[in-house]
Amino acid sequence: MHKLSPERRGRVLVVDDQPINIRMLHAVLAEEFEVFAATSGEQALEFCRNNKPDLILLDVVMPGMDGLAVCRRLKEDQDTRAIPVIFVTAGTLAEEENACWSAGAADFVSKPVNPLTLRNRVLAHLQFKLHMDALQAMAFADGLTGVANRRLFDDTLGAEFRRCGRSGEPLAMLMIDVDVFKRYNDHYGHQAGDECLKRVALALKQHLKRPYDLVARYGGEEFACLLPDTDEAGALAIAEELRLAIAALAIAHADSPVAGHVTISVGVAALRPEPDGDSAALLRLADQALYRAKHEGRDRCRL
Ligand code: GH3
Ligand code: MG
Ligand code: MG
Ligand code: MG
Repeated sequence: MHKLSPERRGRVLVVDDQPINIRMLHAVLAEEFEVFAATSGEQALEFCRNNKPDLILLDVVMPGMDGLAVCRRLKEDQDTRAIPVIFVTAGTLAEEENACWSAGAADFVSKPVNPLTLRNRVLAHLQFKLHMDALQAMAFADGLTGVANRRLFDDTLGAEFRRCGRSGEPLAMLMIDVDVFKRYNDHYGHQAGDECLKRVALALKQHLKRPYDLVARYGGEEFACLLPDTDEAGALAIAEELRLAIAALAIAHADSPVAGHVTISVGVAALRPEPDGDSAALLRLADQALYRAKHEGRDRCRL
């Protein structure tokens, strides 16, 4: 029999207004999967916002918000769209089943529930979901350093630019470039250069504490940070912290004319996006600021 890989137990949310149904589904699934319960549609949405389960077993008929409405809401929201929803329902009419598919169902199980069918449908959809998650993570990670890649940065920049354009919040970005890194490679070798980039990436990531700040490898020895809800002064302060954090790694760079250790230059930019503005404007500002930091001697942050 197929089993889920042991390193990651699937997290299943069971939604039903009848506690006896929840107990029954729990009894079938709890040995293999991590099972959570909600007794109303509202509770289910709240749980999904905060906990992102890997799969949802959803009752159709519930007082208040019914299962179809819950499913539609989950499918409208970018953050919860990818969670597969299996409806569990007593309805047998074709129209009822059709309504579930239209709402965005991944699958359908009839009541009374056959435990074996239920378990195997859950397993099949979970395996697919976890596989997709793994592929997605790979598609958006930089292969060398493990931080976000350029694609994720560009996507996130576009999304945050639009979001801030609506909310009126400022958006900041940092363009970070390792100083005289060509000389580092020439002196220590390309492999040591790779190790250096990994350490720099990790330090940048560890220093940005807010969960919505993003560090990405923008290319070569350049990293970009996206800092939502941050103005120029805030961004400059963070840039300076990052510059000091990289210096504090004290990675020897004997051939650097800047310092005896690895340093970075940082271009800082922040603006309040117009609702129909172009995110390339922020990138341009950060690039120009980075150019100034380089031009004025490196190992510094410039607005
Ligand atoms: P500057 O202070 O003006 O930025 O000087 P620099 O030498 O850092 O700039 P330049 O753009 O001339 O060189 C960047 C170097 O970064 C050249 C390239 O070999 C190195 N580099 C880019 N990507 C990688 C990588 O993935 N691994 C290693 N080891 N080196 C890389
Ligand atoms: Mg019900
Ligand atoms: Mg460069
Ligand atoms: Mg450089």
